[in-house]
Amino acid sequence: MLIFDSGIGGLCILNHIKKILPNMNYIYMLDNQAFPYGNKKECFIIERSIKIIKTIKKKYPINIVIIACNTASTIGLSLLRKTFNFPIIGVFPDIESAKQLTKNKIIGLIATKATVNSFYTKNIICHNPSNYIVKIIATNKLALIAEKKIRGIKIKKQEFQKIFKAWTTLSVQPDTIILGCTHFLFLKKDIKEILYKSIYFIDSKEAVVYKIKKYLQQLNIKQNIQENIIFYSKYNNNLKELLYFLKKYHFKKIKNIN
Ligand code: DGN
Repeated sequence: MLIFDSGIGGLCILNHIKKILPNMNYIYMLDNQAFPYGNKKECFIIERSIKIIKTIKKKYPINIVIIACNTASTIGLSLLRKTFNFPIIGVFPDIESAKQLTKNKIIGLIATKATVNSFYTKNIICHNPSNYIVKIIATNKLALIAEKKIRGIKIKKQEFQKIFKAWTTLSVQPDTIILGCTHFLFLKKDIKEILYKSIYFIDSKEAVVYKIKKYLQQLNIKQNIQENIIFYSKYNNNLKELLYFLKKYHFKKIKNIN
């Protein structure tokens, strides 16, 4: 199974999948050369995703791909599914779950600019019934902050305060937040310090596992652990700092894809 993201965000998704399905082969692709995806053009993200899947497919037999990146999923999933003949699962801002959880009917969505501007996101917001309010923050900074945090760099509280100002200055804040970028799963504690402590977070972890299980059954794929590998696309100082963190994920091999 291939799981990929522009950076560390997808590792949160992978961690959850591994807890539930420990006996699988996992290949994680961290496309750090192209990080961040949030400020890239749609055609770049689609071409990049196709290239990554094709390159890894040449090296390893892949039966399922998880696009653990909201930016690549909202922009490219339907096209990727037309390009490849194996199951591809994506992660998306889950407005339906948010509607079920919110009590004050104010939902927050925070995601990269590319995700917010995607047709997928615009479409779900447009079809939203008027008895819910969706407050959106489109930011490319927060994914960078998440990567810095994981690399051990201390983040000033003011940086969070600036990003969340659009919500903290509201008379009633959202009580339910859709984390529309997998990187933000690493920042739940920091976000709670700025907003309500009792806030609900929505992410795609459970939905992804549900879909994987369905495909494993449908395609009769046997769980059979052999090796877990992380691929990266560029060796640089940031990656060096991330390696310590990546070891926690018990990947024996960490390789350059090129
Ligand atoms: N983690 C990715 C997402 O869910 O959108 C992308 C983050 C980025 O590359 N900016």
